[in-house]
Amino acid sequence: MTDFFEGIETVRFEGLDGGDLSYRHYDPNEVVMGKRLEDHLRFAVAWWHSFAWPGGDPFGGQTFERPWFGDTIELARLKADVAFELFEILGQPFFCFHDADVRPEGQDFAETTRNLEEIVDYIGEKMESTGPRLLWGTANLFTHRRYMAGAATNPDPEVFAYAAATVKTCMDATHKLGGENYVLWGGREGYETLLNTDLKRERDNAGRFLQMVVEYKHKIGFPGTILVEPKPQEPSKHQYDYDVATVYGFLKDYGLENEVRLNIEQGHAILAGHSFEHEIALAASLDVFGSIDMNRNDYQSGWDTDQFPNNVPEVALAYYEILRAGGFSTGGTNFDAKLRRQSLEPVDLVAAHVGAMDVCARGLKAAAAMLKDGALEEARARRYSGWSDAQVSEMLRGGLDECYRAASEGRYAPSPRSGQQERLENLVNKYV
Ligand code: XLS
Ligand code: NI
Ligand code: NI
Repeated sequence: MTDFFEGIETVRFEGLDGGDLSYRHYDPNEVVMGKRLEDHLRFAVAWWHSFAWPGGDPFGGQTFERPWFGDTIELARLKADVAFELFEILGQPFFCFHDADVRPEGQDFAETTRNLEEIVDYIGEKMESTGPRLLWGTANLFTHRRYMAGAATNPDPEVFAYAAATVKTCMDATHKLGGENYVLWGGREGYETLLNTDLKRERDNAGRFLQMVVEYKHKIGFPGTILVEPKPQEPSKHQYDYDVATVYGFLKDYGLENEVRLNIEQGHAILAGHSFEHEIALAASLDVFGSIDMNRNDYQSGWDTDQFPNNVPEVALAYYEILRAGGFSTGGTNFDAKLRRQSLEPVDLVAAHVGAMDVCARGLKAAAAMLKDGALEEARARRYSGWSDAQVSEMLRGGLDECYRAASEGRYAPSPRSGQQERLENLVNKYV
């Protein structure tokens, strides 16, 4: 036991009148649409922002002083101890990590790999005795300076190889810990200027890299899902995995659309000029929806602030699309989220997760009620009811000529109908 969270009790569901550090809306055992809330939401704590992030922003560095900050194996173990203490306090079912969050960087590849293996064994022991399961593992291919011009899309093939070797070690670690997914976020897979960039080569290299990941997954019999996380820019000016539509086209090009699914992040959706629910709905309709990172950005500042969710109506619309798509299978709700840099106390870390889990629980319950009452789906079905008409298939088969013939005969005389958006928005308001 460390003393980091000293005096903080295990968080329990206490209902609406519960105390400051209790779940008021998230009762893991509450059954919604035939499933426990815990199994619907599948919450995960992110190792990087919760334990490795020093509290910097573009204008200033470290604000947090954690006793485990530093690059040694002993401190990495201490960090793991504290992480599992937070997991015990929260009782969430999953966590996620990058290699760089859990192990110190070594002098060379071999030492770095040994460090990772040592810490992974330590984490494995902790998982056995207490802890939650691994939702996903991933490799940090963006912080170290060797990756400043990308990993899979680096102009230097040695960097490509180093990154691929690193991904192998991280997939091995994820497999060993029984991870349910493996994520690839293309941190610096993009470019700063076209003036020095061979765009076609970089895109092809990224495609081959992802094929290699899928080949290796099958070789080792990793049963989890490979997920790609789209993001349009930041850190690179332009990133290749811009949004769901772009990644889907990319997967098709490299024959991976049945092998890879998507991890969709709220903040990234907004950066791409979409809504979160749009990105989820599109991925679901393309049959590549996988998992979510439930962290949003500030609407006023321009960078990726990665805040814990705190807007129930937004969250409800996202879970509505997830439930419509049948819910999560191997995916879940990961809080890829940072504290505010003034939130220095250990209790702030607990409160951030408790609040986020409550917001998500409210959102999911609202979404389930909307789906169960069916009013939105009835309105949607009415809006498209014309497509069940027999003459419609004739029209689709017959092409432009058939449409022309029928329209000339006066068969098609469309009259515009209301989209009823205000009424539907009022309906949603009833639930959130
Ligand atoms: C950064 C990404 C990152 C991924 C994991 O913006 O969201 O945190 O989720 O590499
Ligand atoms: Ni992000
Ligand atoms: Ni993310």
